[in-house]
Amino acid sequence: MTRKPFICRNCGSGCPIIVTVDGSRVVAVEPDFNAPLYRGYTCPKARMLPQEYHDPDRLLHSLKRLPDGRHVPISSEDLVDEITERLARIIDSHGPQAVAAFLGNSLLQQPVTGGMIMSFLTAIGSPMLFSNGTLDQPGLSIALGLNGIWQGGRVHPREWDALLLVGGNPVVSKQHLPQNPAWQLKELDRGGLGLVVIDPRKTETARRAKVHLQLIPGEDPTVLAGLVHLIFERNGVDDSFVAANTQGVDRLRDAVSGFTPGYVAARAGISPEDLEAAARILIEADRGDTALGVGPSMATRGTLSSYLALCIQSLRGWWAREGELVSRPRVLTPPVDWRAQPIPPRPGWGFGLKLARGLQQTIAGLPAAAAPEMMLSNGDDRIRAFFSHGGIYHSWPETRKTVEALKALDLFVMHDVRLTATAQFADYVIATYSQLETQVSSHLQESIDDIHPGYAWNEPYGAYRAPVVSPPEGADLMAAWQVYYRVAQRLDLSLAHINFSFTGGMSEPIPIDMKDEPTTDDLLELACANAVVPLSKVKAHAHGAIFEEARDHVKARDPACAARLQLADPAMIEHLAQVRSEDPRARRKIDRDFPLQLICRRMIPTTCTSPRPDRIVKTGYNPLWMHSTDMERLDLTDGDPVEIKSRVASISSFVERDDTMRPGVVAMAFGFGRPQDGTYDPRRDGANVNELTSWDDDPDAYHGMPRMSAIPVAVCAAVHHAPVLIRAGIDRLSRN
Ligand SMILES: Nc1nc2c(c(=O)[nH]1)N[C@H]1C(S)=C(S)[C@@H](COP(=O)(O)OP(=O)(O)OC[C@H]3O[C@@H](n4cnc5c(=O)[nH]c(N)nc54)[C@H](O)[C@@H]3O)O[C@H]1N2
Ligand SMILES: Nc1nc2c(c(=O)[nH]1)N[C@H]1C(S)=C(S)[C@@H](COP(=O)(O)OP(=O)(O)OC[C@H]3O[C@@H](n4cnc5c(=O)[nH]c(N)nc54)[C@H](O)[C@@H]3O)O[C@H]1N2
Ligand code: SF4
Ligand SMILES: [Mo]
Repeated sequence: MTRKPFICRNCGSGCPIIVTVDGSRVVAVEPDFNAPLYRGYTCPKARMLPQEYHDPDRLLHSLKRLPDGRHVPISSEDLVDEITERLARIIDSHGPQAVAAFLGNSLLQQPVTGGMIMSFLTAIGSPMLFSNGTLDQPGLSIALGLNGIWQGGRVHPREWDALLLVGGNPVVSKQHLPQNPAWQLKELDRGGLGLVVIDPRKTETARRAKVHLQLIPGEDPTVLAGLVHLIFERNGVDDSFVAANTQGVDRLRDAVSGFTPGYVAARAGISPEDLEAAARILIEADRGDTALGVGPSMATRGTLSSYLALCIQSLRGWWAREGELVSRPRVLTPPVDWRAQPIPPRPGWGFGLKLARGLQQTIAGLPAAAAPEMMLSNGDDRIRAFFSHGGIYHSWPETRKTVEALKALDLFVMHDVRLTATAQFADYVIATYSQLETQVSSHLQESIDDIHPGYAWNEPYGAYRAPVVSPPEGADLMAAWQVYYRVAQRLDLSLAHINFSFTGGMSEPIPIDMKDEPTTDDLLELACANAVVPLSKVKAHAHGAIFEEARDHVKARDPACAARLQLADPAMIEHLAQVRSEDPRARRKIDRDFPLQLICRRMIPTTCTSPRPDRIVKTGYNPLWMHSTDMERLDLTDGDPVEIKSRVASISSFVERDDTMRPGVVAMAFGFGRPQDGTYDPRRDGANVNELTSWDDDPDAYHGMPRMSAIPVAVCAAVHHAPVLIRAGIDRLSRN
């Protein structure tokens, strides 16, 4: 038996672990106490890695779908031949733009995939790369475009007097406090942190807040505008920072003038005193940060909420100043010229390529919101071949349409570890390596920092781990990048590796050897090209390390810099006016038939749509969490079967008492459920929240994502039969 240091990749946190391996068997996982920063934190998802690895349903051979819908094994050699041939035909007849790819979170497990897809699409001449960048929190980067970026970065947590956390729950999700969040919060609390949490649920994180604003879902722009208003009213503006570095402050002040505490509190369902108390914490904090989770994004108008959060930071001067410690130092990515100055605003959306539904390129990428429509299009813009690295059956809105779109494709290729609900629709399912069979390095989270501040390290941390096991004997697997390389080889294309960053732009393309296939390690070298600390040096540290030479401080403003952060982007100011004048009840779409708001939240034992070992979720299914007052009103008791109905569909679940909810609001985790054929059983399979959503429900003007939280629903008691048994009975009957 050997104990090998490794890194869990079941979420973006990257917790260091020790994996005990006995030959080809993965026996146990424990925390790695010799690794810096995490203090031995792991969650149940890491501890279940052995079960996950030895999943009896794991794919060890790729699959091909037959015309009758059955999947049969295919060798990787034949698979690459067949995909090449079909792809060449599609490109010949319809042009390269008919080929698209979607990068989901499986990127975490196989971090060099992104570079290879970009390279492949560039080589065939298709711009059609979609990603979670436009599904998750696209408003974050769009707002950064409209506002401009502070080149010195955010304030280092060491300096925080306050943190404003909006619709995120790091204690569960780890987003924004990725290394051992509960411990980090305890330390910050000991240092006197003023934590303000805005969330309709008293979350595991909100419990630790000085002020928790338990708002009505979807009212984040109202509450944030109310806080901005109070910062102006209570003399909270850092005048010297604002005068030197921003423009539009007077227009912003006017735009929020109608968001008085009385108006905001009544509309958002909070108390004016709590709002004042929250504002006081922000105003009294010299240094601080804001952090948005998916709540305000999924509940729509995430761009406006993100923009207002940036305005709060600028009004308070919460950006890293000259001489301060860099909050996200670079180690395995190229150096950044951190300076105490703005990078000017630039268009956030509506430029470049035109897509379906009137959508265009955004800073966050090509809107995935256009993809289903384009798969179903009868025009020249039709997407015919599609490569997916995400569990889109569960993660995209309006499941019915996703299924229809996937079925309309001429070629659908999915990489997966199991025949998942999404993979079931694929013409080819590429059996791929497990995370334990793949090397990992910390460059990915560092590069994500460009578009999302919630994943990188605040210390100059670097880590690399080699695979801990080899694939089982006889397995025929392909790393996600390999299919692109091998198809490119057969099409006689030359690939070049490109790194992209928000601050550094596109790197010089590095040609890839098209004769001798590179290894994943070779590609990792390319992904870490020009890094502050060479990958080889990071590799020498078995448990990862803090690289003092990469610690950095913010430099002085360049005297020639005349850039300013924009506090009054015209679209944002107009959007604020629209929010102030709308009828909030009409917007919420709550009425007698659909009286409750369904929000999404995450839970510790599962990550998004990823396959889960049995029993890791206590109930097996994803329950409907409901406040006891709502349960009493509906005459429900714990565990009762319920039907949850939205205006587009209904799903089945089981109610679970949760008095952390705001009454009138119910919650579910997404990423459960599967197609409701005759064997679907809600008690075993759970329910797919995105069946309840619709692309037409309040789509965002900038990136097209619809309402995916704060969904108007009705809940009623139901009887869920045991469909497996019933179905078996029907099958027997029909055979007879
Ligand atoms: N209603 C609602 N919808 C949401 C959200 C929400 O809060 N509410 N959240 C949204 C957000 S923030 C996101 S980021 C997306 C996430 O959406 P996705 O990115 O689609 O979800 P993942 O679960 O990360 O998808 C990874 C999938 O890739 C497959 N896979 C491929 N290769 C591998 C591999 O090597 N290892 C493993 N383990 N799996 C592999 C697995 O089947 C897995 O399901 O969902 C979005 N959708
Ligand atoms: N265990 C686990 N960890 C994960 C994931 C996972 O699935 N499981 N997913 C990963 C991914 S892809 C992401 S993007 C991150 C997300 O990280 P977080 O954003 O922290 O994710 P959630 O825990 O869903 O937190 C969203 C919060 O928003 C609240 N909320 C819902 N509607 C509203 C609203 O209208 N306004 C406000 N203010 N709040 C609202 C919910 O109550 C919930 O507490 O987590 C990552 N980490
Ligand atoms: S929080 Fe859990 S799932 Fe995420 S990396 Fe750490 S151990 Fe793995
Ligand atoms: Mo996400």
